Amino acid sequence: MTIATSGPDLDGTPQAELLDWLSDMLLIRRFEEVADELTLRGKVPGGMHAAIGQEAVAVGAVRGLRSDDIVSGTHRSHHHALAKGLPVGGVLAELFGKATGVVGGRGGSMHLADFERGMWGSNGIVGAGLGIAMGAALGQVVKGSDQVALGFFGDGGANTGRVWEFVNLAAVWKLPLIAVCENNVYAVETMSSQVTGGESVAARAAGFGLPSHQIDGQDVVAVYHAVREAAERGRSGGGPTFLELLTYRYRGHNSGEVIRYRTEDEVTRWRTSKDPIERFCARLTEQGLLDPDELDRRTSAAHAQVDDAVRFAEESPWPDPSTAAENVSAWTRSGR
Ligand SMILES: Cc1ncc(C[n+]2csc(CCOP(=O)(O)OP(=O)(O)O)c2C)c(N)n1
Repeated sequence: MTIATSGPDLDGTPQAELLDWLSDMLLIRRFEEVADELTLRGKVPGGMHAAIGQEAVAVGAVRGLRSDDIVSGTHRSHHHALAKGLPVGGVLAELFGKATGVVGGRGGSMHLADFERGMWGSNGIVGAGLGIAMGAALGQVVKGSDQVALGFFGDGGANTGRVWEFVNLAAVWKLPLIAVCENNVYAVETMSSQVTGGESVAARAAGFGLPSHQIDGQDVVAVYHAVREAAERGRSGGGPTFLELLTYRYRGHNSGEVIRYRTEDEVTRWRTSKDPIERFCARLTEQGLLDPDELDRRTSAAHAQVDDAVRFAEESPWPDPSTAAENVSAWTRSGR
């Protein structure tokens, strides 16, 4: 199976938006670095899974969708949520468990949602987010809407049965679903190639009778084109598409993890030859769209946005303990 990477030119991409894509990637990188540091300082209760290195996946995928399309995520989803336009302060406050968080401090790092912005939630059950996206895609068909739904899951998720049940149903029912396997090489400490039978995850998916492609997930433009094509297909009744995006996480599975399953050399190789931000900057520069001053301005703006978010999260109140049972179920809401 070939890996699709975009060519040197930026034909077919919305040129006016390209610098905003870069800003989104810079923001995600900075957010994740700071969130990781704050977790190590004890500010973030529960687990925190950084997606540093995976910025092109989130930004390319979300930019390939319409803003009213639906996305669901995984336990590692800060980048998906930020790319979908959730407020930076609200996301960080959610990590802190504060009342101003995007779900009122009840979800934390692994449960980020904002239905108005089309973020139908990240969650900690490996592979489950794809089922939420599949349900969302079915809902759009029932409603007669032309929105599509994109569900992210990892290479670890691709070795769970539920993922293939969702892919199968979406294929049989021709749902407007984009199934996105974010293959970052490892599931906790397990190298995906050592536990994935067959040629690849994408090759396995093709057996369900839907278009399935392996894409260079470090190339934001290639991701954008693949998702855009899949969205158009879903929107026009053509059914689901499966995309395996090849990427890499620079940090451990979760904050503070002691890494014994890969070498520093491996990380350095990815960082120096395939970094998604550096590659995109080089390309924008080559096309005359970016110069060092503009990059500095955008980097500083991303840092300032994250600094503001930290202040906002620090100064925000904790949720009122007397509301702890609210929203637990429809049963408690009805007052019975
Ligand atoms: C159903 C289920 N089984 C096991 C776990 C424990 N667990 C949490 S993350 C993870 C690995 C996930 O790997 P992958 O899907 O590749 O995502 P990545 O962490 O690489 O983004 C596992 C096994 C879980 N949360 N849910």
